[in-house]
Amino acid sequence: MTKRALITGITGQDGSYLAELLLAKGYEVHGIIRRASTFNTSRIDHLYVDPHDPNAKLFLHYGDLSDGGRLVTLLSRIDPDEVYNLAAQSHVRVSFDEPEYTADVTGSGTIRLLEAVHLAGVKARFYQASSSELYGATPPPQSEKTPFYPRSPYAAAKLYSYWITKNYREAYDMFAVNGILFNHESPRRGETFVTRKITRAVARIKAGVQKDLYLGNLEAIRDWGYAAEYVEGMWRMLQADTPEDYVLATGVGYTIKDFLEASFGHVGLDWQEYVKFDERYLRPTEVDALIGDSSKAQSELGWTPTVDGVALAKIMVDADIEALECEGRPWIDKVKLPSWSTEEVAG
Ligand code: NAP
Ligand code: G4F
Repeated sequence: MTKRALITGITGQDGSYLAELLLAKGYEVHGIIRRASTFNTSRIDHLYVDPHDPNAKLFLHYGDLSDGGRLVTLLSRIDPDEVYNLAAQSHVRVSFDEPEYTADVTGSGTIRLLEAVHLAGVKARFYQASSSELYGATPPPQSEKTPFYPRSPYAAAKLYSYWITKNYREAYDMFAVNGILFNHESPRRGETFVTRKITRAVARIKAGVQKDLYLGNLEAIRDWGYAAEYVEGMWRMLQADTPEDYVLATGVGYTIKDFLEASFGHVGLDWQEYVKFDERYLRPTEVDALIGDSSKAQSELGWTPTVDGVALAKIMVDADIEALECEGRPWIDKVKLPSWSTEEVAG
């Protein structure tokens, strides 16, 4: 029997890798996308096959985590075997600007989806995209047993989602699990997260179309892994015999300065000549250090990360250089590319 999966957040970084993985495993994949005035499917366009084609395995549906009625309708119609809740307002800095919206989507959105599964009476296994941001002020190393101390509206909303997922597991005997994922990046990472902001800037500075890079706190430590490997871990959690929560992390921490060094160094540049400080990128409360202990996932799920932060920096710089060449290279000397970045608009 072909398995059916439903992914919220399919247009995001993780959603696109997960869709690829599940299609490769022979799943029929359904994704919820938001209606926007411009196309927002660039990360999954390469997977799209006209739904009239009998070989089509990927189906997209309009919906939103703020619309519970629509979620019930979709769950009843699709009747999935697995549901992956990846949708969220996922930017920590933005959550301080839009705290109520973040609570609604990143927090209440999860209960709407869980309740839709429950009301529709489907027997789906449920994955919740929990986050290492839950640990916040609690020092590393952080594992499944470490107490939470959220430090942002985003983290507080994810904390609610973590507990409500656990509650539905206990209350309704649902196979519902939390993947507590530490930062994971890729060439598909959103342009306003610090890694991609840096690697994109390196490509542009090297090409001569950007002069400076404005950043905030460079001392924070993050445990950066590779998103393509992390979605494999999500899938493994839903194939386990019993529903349990797991940390996914590399166990290696780097500062933002380390990532700058690796990224600029990869193309022979000294980051200190280009990086400037802008207080707009500071957070009212910061998470100083996240370094995960994923030994439970490694021993019980057989999941092993192989790419750490420095290796990622090189992969992402190379991809951004290639993307820039495809996008603008032939005209670079003739046309002035916009000097603003999305980070200046939001984040
Ligand atoms: P992302 O690239 O920001 O993608 C977020 C996705 O959620 C996008 O598809 C977005 O749609 C969708 N979305 C946002 N608001 C929505 C709404 N109201 N209704 C329906 N869909 C909505 O995030 P990611 O990096 O792939 O992360 C996936 C999930 O894992 C998120 O929940 C994130 O909080 C969590 N997480 C991420 C990391 C990490 O390091 N990447 C670590 C731990 C946890 P649009 O494309 O239309 O914006
Ligand atoms: O790349 P970031 O914005 O990621 P952050 O805040 O760690 O959150 C990401 O990882 C979480 C898992 O731990 C996810 F749950 C969440 O959805 C998201 O994917 O910031 C990383 C660090 C922070 O300490 C920040 O203060 O980089 C620092 N930073 C310094 N300058 C900056 C900047 N971050 C951004 N976005 N932009 C800057 O200019």
